[in-house]
Amino acid sequence: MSSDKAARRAKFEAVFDDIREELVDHCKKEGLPTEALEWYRKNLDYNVPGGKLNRGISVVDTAEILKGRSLTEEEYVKAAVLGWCVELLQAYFLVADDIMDASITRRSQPCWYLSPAPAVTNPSATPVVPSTVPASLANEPVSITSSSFKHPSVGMVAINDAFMLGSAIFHLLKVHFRSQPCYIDLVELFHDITYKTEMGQLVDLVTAPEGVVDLARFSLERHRLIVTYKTAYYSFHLPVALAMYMCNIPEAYTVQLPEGTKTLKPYDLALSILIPLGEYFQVQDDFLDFSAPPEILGKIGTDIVDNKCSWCVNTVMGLCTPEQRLILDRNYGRKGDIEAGAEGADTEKKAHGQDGEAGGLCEKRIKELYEAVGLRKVYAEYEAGVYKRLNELIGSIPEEGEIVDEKGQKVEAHRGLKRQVFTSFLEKIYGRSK
Ligand code: GPP
Ligand code: MG
Ligand code: MG
Ligand code: MG
Repeated sequence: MSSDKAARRAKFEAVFDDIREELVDHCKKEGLPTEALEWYRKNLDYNVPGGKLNRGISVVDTAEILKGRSLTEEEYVKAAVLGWCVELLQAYFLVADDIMDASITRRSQPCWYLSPAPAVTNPSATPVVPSTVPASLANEPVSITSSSFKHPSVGMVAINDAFMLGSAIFHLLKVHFRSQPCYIDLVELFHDITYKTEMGQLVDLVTAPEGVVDLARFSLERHRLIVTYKTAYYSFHLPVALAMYMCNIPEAYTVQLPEGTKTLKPYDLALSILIPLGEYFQVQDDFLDFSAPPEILGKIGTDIVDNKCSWCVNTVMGLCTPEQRLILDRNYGRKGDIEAGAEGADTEKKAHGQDGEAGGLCEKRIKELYEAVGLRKVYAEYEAGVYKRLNELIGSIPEEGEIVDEKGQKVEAHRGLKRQVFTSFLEKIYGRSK
């Protein structure tokens, strides 16, 4: 990491300390008991700040690019609060997604629902919560193959914890933005984007029903719908649109051009680039789920076992021979060893990791098939192609001053919606390995 990037991250992280205290303090004022306050603090610390922070820092970066100068201290804190609201939304989704996907690890630690419950009671008291956490998951860095269970886990309290991470967003918006003209736009944006992400998650889940493997329902078109809704809106459109609202960029405005009056819609223009960017990001996520070592990725891939409509399976379906297709049909979405007739492999309770390996032989066969059809090479070609296309798309945005009116005067096009807003995003994710 460059020292500039590390410094920007450290500055952004420092704001979280205040936000966490502010949120816990609010609960204290509501009269919550100490054990609830400690639990909430652990929830926040465990789930919010540990990721790459690309989404959150992008709000600050975009605000700076739009303003064309360094932010004042007050502006910085406002942009950083919005950035942490995006990270809270991400944490809310991930805590819930890991339960739904039966994942084991996230950010190189046990998923929150599997992690040891915060010690909120007398440690010598007999735990009444069923013990469900593999011993190896109790310490960091996590080992991913153990099968013994010793510590009481957070368990399904994680569902309420996820809700609280989501609701914290609206509390922070109220405290920090209620008096600003952009307040209602920010609130509506978070509601709209959350709803869209839930729609995407719904399509993701119903396209991959547990125990019903039917690859005929998959297609790259279905994949595009899923990833646009479950990932692109909240990961790409949201950070940029928040910064745009904070910088008071209007929804639409008219300019006089030689060919007549033209209405410019900067949010729509931004969306037209951020959605394909987000699609590329989720294709990376799908490919890394299959290809990246868990120690580097920080999570164990579950897409093959979970029967997911991933970019990988859709691409391989278009490349494989009829014989290979048979292997795909027999082994995709299954835990254990179907072909060898292992008993109960199909109906086994989905809880990756409880019996050692996450996937078993079926997953292994699918991974061998992906290698045999040359998926790594196809991905490398996809990535080079999409990078070129996205750069062309970004290059087609009129920059400030590139539109001239009938008198030849430069028009303030898109009120400063600069190409750098998008290139900075693209450069953050291009060629990523985690
Ligand atoms: C990524 O899917 C999408 C999300 C995390 C959005 C979840 C939305 C909810 C409404 C809960 P993924 O399962 O591929 O992500 P990962 O690979 O990180 O588990
Ligand atoms: Mg998941
Ligand atoms: Mg998921
Ligand atoms: Mg994934």
